[in-house]
Amino acid sequence: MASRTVCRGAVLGSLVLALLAGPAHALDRRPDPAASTALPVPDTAGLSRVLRMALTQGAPGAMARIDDHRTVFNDHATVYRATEGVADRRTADAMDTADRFRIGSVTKTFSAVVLLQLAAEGRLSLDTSVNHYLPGLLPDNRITVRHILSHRSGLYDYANDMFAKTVSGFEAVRTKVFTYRQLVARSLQHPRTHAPGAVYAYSNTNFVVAGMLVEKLTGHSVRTEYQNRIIRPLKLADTFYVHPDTKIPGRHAHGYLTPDQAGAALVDATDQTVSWAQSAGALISSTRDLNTFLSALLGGRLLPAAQLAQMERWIPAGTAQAYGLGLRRRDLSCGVSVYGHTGAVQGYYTYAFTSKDGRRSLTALANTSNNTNVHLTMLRALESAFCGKQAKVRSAIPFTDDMENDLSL
Ligand code: HEL
Repeated sequence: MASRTVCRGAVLGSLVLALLAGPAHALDRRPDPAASTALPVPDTAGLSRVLRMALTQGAPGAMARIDDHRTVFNDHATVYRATEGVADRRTADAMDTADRFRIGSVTKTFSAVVLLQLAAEGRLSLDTSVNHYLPGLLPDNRITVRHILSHRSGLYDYANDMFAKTVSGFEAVRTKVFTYRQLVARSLQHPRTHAPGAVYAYSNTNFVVAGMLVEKLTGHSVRTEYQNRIIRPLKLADTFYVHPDTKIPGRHAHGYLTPDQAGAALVDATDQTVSWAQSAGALISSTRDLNTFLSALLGGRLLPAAQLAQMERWIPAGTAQAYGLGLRRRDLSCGVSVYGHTGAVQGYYTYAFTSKDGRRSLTALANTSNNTNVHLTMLRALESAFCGKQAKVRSAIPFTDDMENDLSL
């Protein structure tokens, strides 16, 4: 049964308190209230229209949550929630913003934060060769950590081959467990796409290498480092790295992969190891936790100012888009830029972005993937959340995007 809700309410200040308490690098960069005062009020009716449109285009369900610290009353942030459709087609359970889901490449921002914290601690230099830390891993000593985190290494994206056939490609890896080295080896079966540093070319291989760096430098799994450096300090109760387990813990939205053949039945892709992605895409989270994470990051409470500035050194990455270090910037129609990441893992499209000061965050999810129409529609949730009624994008958005570029969707 389909359901639709839009709630505008106040939530207790646990999020605010978590941000104020902050982890080790806390409180060196307070948000500038003036920066978000300029943001238009979110268009919640427009947001619901976006979600309903995604359903007409084939998504079983869609949801969004905005946490707006611009309007804080007695430690209460304003929270907007919108849901449409179902989280589970079998039970017809309605989508709920408390549902957990697979966040795909939003994981890359978590991996980048861990590496930038290590840089802040003097344990990693961004402009040092990856092979210095992982001798012999890559065929070119000129590939640096910065090239990896900004998708400028030239390492081919092994996912292009893996998922050339959408459903059979997915089923072939659904329960597989890869080592990082096996994934890098798949990439290296292909020539590099360009010389190190030359251009931006999105590749999952980069963030597999990022995971290897985390594990080599800390001596711990990425799971432990996500936990100790991000999940626990920010009290992210819905965020998990369960690889190689296949289940999403607790209440969650099912994810439905769209086959390439028009009219073919959706494939429930919820259970999988996500071993093909690991540190490039295997985290599970929720709308609340991703909003907390990005608010903390852009609010300066996860990284010292110097490392956040490195993360925000932008390289053009398509129309009205740029890429930093594990961080996307999208330039919206009203002149506002937002910061975060998108994710496309089988069955789930995720959009997690925040304002420059981290004081307004949006996370949106459609529980389908391999559906370009749904993707283009869901991107408009950003316009509703950050441009409000000033959004100038009313129909299809003419832009180039990694989704089209890399996956030929
Ligand atoms: S792709 C992206 C997105 N990123 C990259 C990563 C992620 N996800 C993948 O690499 C998954 C590829 C297969 C996805 C699958 C589907 O739609 O479920 N598509 C096919 O199999 C097509 N044949 C750049 C879009 C990102 O936004 O960063 O997440």
